[in-house]
Amino acid sequence: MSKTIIISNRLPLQISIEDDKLEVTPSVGGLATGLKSFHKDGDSIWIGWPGLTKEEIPENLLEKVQSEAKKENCVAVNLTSDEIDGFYYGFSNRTIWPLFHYFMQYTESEDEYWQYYKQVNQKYADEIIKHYEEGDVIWVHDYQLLLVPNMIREQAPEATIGFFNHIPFPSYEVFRTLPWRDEVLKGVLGADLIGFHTYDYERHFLSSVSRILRYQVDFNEVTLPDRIVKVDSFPMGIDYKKFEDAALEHFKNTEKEQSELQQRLDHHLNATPNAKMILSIDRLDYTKGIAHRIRAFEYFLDKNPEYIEKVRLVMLAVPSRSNVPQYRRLKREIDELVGRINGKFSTVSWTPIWYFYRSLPFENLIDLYTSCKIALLTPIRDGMNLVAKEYIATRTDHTGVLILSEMAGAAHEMNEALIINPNDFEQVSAALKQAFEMPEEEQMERNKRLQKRLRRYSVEKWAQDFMKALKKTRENQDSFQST
Ligand code: GDG
Repeated sequence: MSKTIIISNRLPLQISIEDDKLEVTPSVGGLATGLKSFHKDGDSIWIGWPGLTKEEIPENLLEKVQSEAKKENCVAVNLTSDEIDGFYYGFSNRTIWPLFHYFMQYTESEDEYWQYYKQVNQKYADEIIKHYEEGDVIWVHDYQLLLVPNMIREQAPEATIGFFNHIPFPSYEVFRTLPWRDEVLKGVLGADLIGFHTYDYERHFLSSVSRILRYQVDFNEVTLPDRIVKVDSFPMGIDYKKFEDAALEHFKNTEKEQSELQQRLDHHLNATPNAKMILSIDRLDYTKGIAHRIRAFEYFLDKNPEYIEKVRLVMLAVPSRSNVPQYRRLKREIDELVGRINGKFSTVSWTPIWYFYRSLPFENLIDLYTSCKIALLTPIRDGMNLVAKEYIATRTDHTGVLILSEMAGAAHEMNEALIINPNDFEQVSAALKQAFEMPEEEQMERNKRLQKRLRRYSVEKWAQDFMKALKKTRENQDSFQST
């Protein structure tokens, strides 16, 4: 029977070793949380890196890592620490990530990183080929594996291959600066279907294909000598029911069953019944506009001193890529900013910012989503931003206000949110004020519309749509080849 082979840089599970024992925890991040439900329900295997380098796994535990992964229908790819440095921290996160998010000043063009990127992409492709059987559908994910589709095509020319990019694709003027632009485009074009979150990213990609490679592009199809490649947008949804159910369950819990975090949140809410909490959740990443958000919050408090002691920014920043210098610098900047602003505005009974720098368990995430009446998400660039969608899904009484950056892919589908430009502090501050003053009926009206849409375009639907389109593209392809 044919199966789907999912392939991404990281597996949805993370393996670590404590006192010679393996620990398995779920991975945090948009791709993993989103695709997990598709993987769980379907007949698929998932190939990726489990989070430990070859050097970190003692010889006697190597087999155990594979068998732990196998329990979840996963296959662990073995990578050395040099490969992780060059491929992941190097080319993926110092070249592609900043460039694709328009941070050209952070983009490094090191040939050594590129060599590792090619080597590791080949490793992933070879691992797929080991598990591939005729009739299988291969679904490659994200910017770390841009060369994989063509590497598979070279070894299995008849394979059905889909590729989905979870981050933005930049405009031609930005992409053209990449020294390896031709190879990268040709790598992705090994797929039959290439998907992006938004129409804009799709157009940017097609424009680069036509202007850099000079391939024929008709509407959303690229004609290669032997194949036609289709490019389309598939805005990724969330596992709506999982978040809705978790929120409903949360409200059923008695006081005794509440988490410590929830008790603290409740304590704050009870002490200041008119106070509101503003939530933000992101990986600590310069693309997420965390520093902008804090400065805009400062601007808001400066302009609206009547909100002092009545509002609190609850900020969860999940540690990420701390081996890359920009991330370490950002961490310092955020620490300083939070310290300065808390120092500037705090009173004996109140601090304006609660800042958590850690990853929290899912239940705590739900505590935060359900306790905060406002969510403030201000990315400078973001492929989609699933947190915006998750927040709305957990608002089961339909109240709450989402303030969302227009630079997030999600903003295209979430017009009922208060859409802001994160660089415009005046606008962010005005949106905060509007959120505080918005009548509940209006909140409910906006959220009901959002919820209806998010429920319909869930992650299951997203995956189904992509798979359906991939199969259709393949059928058209086969008839193109036989004419
Ligand atoms: C990339 C693109 C695109 C966060 N903190 C914790 C936690 N999370 C979960 C959230 C959410 C996910 O991580 C974050 O997803 P995002 O979409 O917001 O952001 P990225 O990680 O940057 O994802 C992004 C996405 O891929 C999908 O295509 O939307 O644009 O950059 O699901 O709930 N989960 C837990 N603890 C935490 O502390 N358990």
